[in-house]
Amino acid sequence: MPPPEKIIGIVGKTNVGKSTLFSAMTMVPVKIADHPFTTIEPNIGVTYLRKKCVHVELNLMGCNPRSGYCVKGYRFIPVKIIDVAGLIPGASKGRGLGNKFMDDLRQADVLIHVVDASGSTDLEGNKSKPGTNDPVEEAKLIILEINEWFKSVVLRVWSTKIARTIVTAQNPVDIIFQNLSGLSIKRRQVLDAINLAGLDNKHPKTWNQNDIENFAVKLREVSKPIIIAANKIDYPEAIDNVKKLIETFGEENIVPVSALAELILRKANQAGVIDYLPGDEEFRLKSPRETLPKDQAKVLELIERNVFKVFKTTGVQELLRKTIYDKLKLITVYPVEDENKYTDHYGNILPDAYLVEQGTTARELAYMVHTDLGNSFLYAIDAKRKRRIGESHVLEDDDVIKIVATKSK
Ligand SMILES: Nc1nc2c(ncn2[C@@H]2O[C@H](COP(=O)(O)OP(=O)(O)OP(=O)(O)O)[C@@H](O)[C@H]2O)c(=O)[nH]1
Ligand SMILES: [Mg+2]
Repeated sequence: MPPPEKIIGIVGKTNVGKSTLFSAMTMVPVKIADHPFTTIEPNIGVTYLRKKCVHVELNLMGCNPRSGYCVKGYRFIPVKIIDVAGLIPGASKGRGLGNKFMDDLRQADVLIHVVDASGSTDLEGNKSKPGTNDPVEEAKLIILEINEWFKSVVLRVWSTKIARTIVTAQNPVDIIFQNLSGLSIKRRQVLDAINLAGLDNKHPKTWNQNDIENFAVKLREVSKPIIIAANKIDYPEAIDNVKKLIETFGEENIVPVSALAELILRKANQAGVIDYLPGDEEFRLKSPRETLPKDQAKVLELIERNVFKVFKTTGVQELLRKTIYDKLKLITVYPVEDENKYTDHYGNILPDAYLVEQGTTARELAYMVHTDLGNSFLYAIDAKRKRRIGESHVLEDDDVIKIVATKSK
């Protein structure tokens, strides 16, 4: 079985640009509008993480990805992403669309929290002048709502399922873990959350509501970490707000982005107007500026001046990179069948780029390629360094690995 698929959820206040970001990341056309509660049903799509392809380092002419694609030496690796309806403060008490729709995100492994860094929408998502609202306050209030949603799910499962069985349970952690499996959590994360909530020495059957809620919030933090996309950096008013967001939440938790700029550039690239690859630090006009419609020339100029000159990129690939490498703590490995040609048995060069968890061993990778390879694993070959590695060898980012087993695929 290939590595378990990771899912990114997009959350945030209504009307901040969640669907614009989703569309810019997936090129799926979705409803985008400048008023609250445009999205009702979730949008599901695939986005691609850009990464220098290992074929460049290996001096190969190119590669043949089975999924995703490779352009100009950059490998684009697929990741699933979901955009949902928007929240407003008080959603957990039923305000706005409430928070029940958040259940669409139970499967998410990480959350991208889109915040209006330009301060051009109020807490209810209504449009106002840029710079008139505080994104730090917005972010704090929305995180509270996300935690309230998670608490309500855990409390619901606790009262309907866990409470009864835990009284006589041999191993209460397993009971909690099994009953909350719909939240896409790991057993390890249940243990971490218990520890972080300071509940190690208190048997779960004696937990009161407060304990369960504390545990739920910690479980949210470890199982669905949040990265903040400080959106709309194309407004000059966003510059100071980005600084404030970084001061409050830390650099590691904030990525300045302009979802709209990314969407416009990708569409212009598709239309043949510019050359632009997601993650690029510039775009190139394909024909002289004077030949473009006036409005388009103006928009591109504004993106150049307000986004690229100030922030270097639109931030969307940086957001994905931080989400996948720093929050999900994944690395990329390339399984191959021929360690000299770096191919599968059809001769496809570097056909797969797996996103796997840090700490994955050679044998665990073998299981991901095929159960038979895992079961009959003998050893593996680090194809870049041409050396044998054992089953418990921990893989590194960009490793190219051949599995040797008694039963080949
Ligand atoms: N200037 C600017 N506007 C943006 C950006 N991203 C989104 N917008 C605008 O913000 C408005 C709302 O965008 P949506 O993507 O529909 O927002 P949403 O968060 O999905 O909204 P709901 O689904 O209603 O909760 C639209 O007018 C977008 O064009 C951005 O990066 N810069
Ligand atoms: Mg939307």
